[in-house]
This record gives sequence, C-alpha cells and structure tokens, in this order.
Amino acid sequence: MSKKALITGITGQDGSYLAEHLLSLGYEVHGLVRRVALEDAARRFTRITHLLERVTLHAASLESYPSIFHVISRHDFDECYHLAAQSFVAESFADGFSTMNTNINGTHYMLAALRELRPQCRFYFAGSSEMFGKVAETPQRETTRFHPRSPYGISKVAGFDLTRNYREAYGMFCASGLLFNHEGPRRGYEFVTRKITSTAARIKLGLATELRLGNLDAQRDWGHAKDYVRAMHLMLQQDTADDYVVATGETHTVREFCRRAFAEVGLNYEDHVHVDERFLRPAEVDLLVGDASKAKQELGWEPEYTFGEMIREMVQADLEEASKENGQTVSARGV
Ligand code: NDP
Ligand code: GDR
Repeated sequence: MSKKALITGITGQDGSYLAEHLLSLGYEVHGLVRRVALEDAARRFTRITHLLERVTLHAASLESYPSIFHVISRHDFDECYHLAAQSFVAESFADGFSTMNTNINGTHYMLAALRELRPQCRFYFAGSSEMFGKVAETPQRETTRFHPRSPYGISKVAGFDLTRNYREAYGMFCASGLLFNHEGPRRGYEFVTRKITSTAARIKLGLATELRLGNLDAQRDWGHAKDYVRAMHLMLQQDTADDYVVATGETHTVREFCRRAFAEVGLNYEDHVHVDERFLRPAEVDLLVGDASKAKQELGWEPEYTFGEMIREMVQADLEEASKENGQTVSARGV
C-alpha cells in the first residue's frame, strides 16, 4: 500500500519539488490549497501544472480551523508536510499581524487537527534559519540560541515551539527542519536570488536596464530547493522525531551572487546594480551559515548542487523565460 502524504503550500517552490519527490517514491500526494488558487488555476498553479493529474487538491485556508479539520477528517494521512506560510521576510515587516496570524495559528490549527483526528500521522514543520537572526554563534547548529529579527522569524520560532510541544506533550511524531535559504528556477521573484537572475537575463535581452537592490553585504548560506526537500522526507522516516539543520556550510554575499549571475550572461554587475533604500530592512540578518553535520550523520543527507551550478540553472531558466517575451532563443554564456 502506498503512503499518503498531505502537503500544505504545494503551490510554492518547496511544495512543488516535494510533491515531485514523493510521487517519484510512490506516494499518494494530496495538497492543501486556497480556494482562490483553485479558482485562478492558470496563474496560481504554475509550479504544479505538470502534476495536476497526479495529485489530489483540497481547498482550505490556514486561517480557518474548520476547513483544515474537514480536509484531515477525510483521509488517513501517513505524513503531513506543513510548508504553507507567508514566507517573505520583508512583507512581514509591512504586515506583521497577518504574517503572525497565518504562520502561528496556521501551524497550531494543523497540529491540533492532527492530534484530534490522526495522531499517528507524522508531521514536518518548515522552520527557518531566520530563527537564528542576530546569530549567537557561527556556524549555526540545532543548539544555537534563537534571536529572530523580523515578525517572520518570530512566527517561525513560535511554530517550532508549538511543534516541539506537540511532540513532548502528546507523543506525536513532530519534526522541524531548520532550513537555510534554498533557491532554484521556481523561486518567487520577490526573493533576492530570483530577482537577480531574472533581471540579469532581462538586461541581457534588452528588456531592462538596471537592478535595484537593498543590502549587498548580507551573507546567506544558499542551497538548492531540490536537495532540501529530500531532507524533509528523510526526517519523517526516522525512528524518532527530531529537529535538523539543513544547509550547505558555505556563505556568500548578495554582491557575490550578483557578480556571478551577471557574469553568466557576460555582464559586469557593477554597470547595472544600484542600491535603493526602499529594499533595506528595519532589522537585518547579516550573516547566516549552517552546520548540517547532524542531518548528514543521522539522515545520510548530502546536497548535490554546488552554488555555481544553482546560479547557472537559474540564469538559464530566466533567459529562456525572458526570451519568450521578445522571441529570442538564447543560452547562458553563449548569448
Ligand atoms: P513559497 O512562498 O514559495 O510558498 C508558500 C506557500 O504557502 C504557497 O503555496 C502559498 O500558497 C502558501 N500559503 C501562503 N499563505 C497561505 C494561506 N494563508 N493559506 C494557505 N496557503 C498559504 O515558500 P517556499 O516554498 O520557499 O517555502 C516553504 C516553507 O518553507 C515556508 O513555510 C517558508 O517559510 C519555509 N522556508 C523556506 C525557505 C527557503 O529558503 N525557501 C527556508 C526556510 C524555511 P499560494 O500559492 O496560494 O500563495
Ligand atoms: P530571506 O531571503 O530574507 O533570507 O528569507 P531574501 O532573498 O528575501 O533576502 C536575502 C537577503 O538579501 C538581501 N537583499 C534583498 N532581498 C530582497 N528580497 N530584495 C532585495 O532587493 C534585496 N537586496 C538585498 C536581504 O536584505 C537579505 O539579507 C528567505 C525566505 O525564503 C524565508 O522564507 C526563509 O525562511 C529564509 O530565506 C531562510
């Protein structure tokens, strides 16, 4: 009998890669989506269009406990991957209240409904390196003290604490991944990596002239989302539930990302990138770099993509995307 998994946030970057991964392992995959997404499928399902025949979607809202309860009451899920969240840190400064509401209550509703209806279902919570924030030590590991620097980071600390408490108080199998930034061609355009690769491609094709960014000196540990969804699945296959850092162990500045992405299309980033105060944050996380030793030892997890391979794949995909706009056919480097 194949295992049945529920993914919240299946329309997002990670949800789409995870759905592919679980399908490749023979899972029956279900996704929880917003009703507005079902009603605007052509625009809202772009990352999972190719999977729609193979997954079952259910309408529910993270803001509504009854809607979540209803979905979970209808299927005996073996595993639940709770990825849905307001995931953009900058937006959490603009509207901290809705970020908190969606991310904290949404996680609590999922856990409470599972406890009531499916206490044997294994639960994954999408924790984040933003929980480390103003870092207490470098590299950051499972034992590093949390000091979140945004409403988003605070909401993820609360979600992490809720998840751990359901594990300890009710004996449920609840695991959290402390995942560092992970990217790829399906990354949302608002995040800095995709903003850089998509704009570099557009500048190369004459569709844009400049790229306006905030803090170029911020340092991030960037991996590839495809590698990171494998770690999520592995966490739920262990004998006991635990929390794991997932990271590459390398850190790079935003400036370095720009230099390499523009170089992929034969351009010098200094000719096109401008600092714009509008993209600076009220409180910044300056440096993130993770120590994934525990995940490597206990889960047998290793990332496959290098930093350079990830940038190349993103730039190539964005060149193809941009070329549709003006009818050109192009490839990275050889443009
Ligand atoms: P995305 O922003 O790409 O996807 C977020 C998903 O959440 C979308 O499917 C979105 O649905 C859904 N969602 C948002 N709000 C609601 C809501 N109110 N009700 C129902 N669904 C909602 O995020 P990622 O795939 O990059 O990240 C997945 C998870 O991992 C998130 O929780 C994120 O915070 C966390 N994370 C991500 C990291 C990264 O580097 N990518 C690193 C560490 C943690 P819709 O399509 O309808 O908007
Ligand atoms: P982050 O990702 O906040 O780390 O959260 P993001 O790509 O938004 O920012 C990374 C760093 O780049 C700096 N930066 C800019 N960022 C954006 N978005 N736009 C800009 O113009 C810009 N200029 C500089 C930022 O200040 C920051 O330092 C991501 C999300 O996926 C979260 O959900 C996840 O939890 C964390 O990664 C780990």
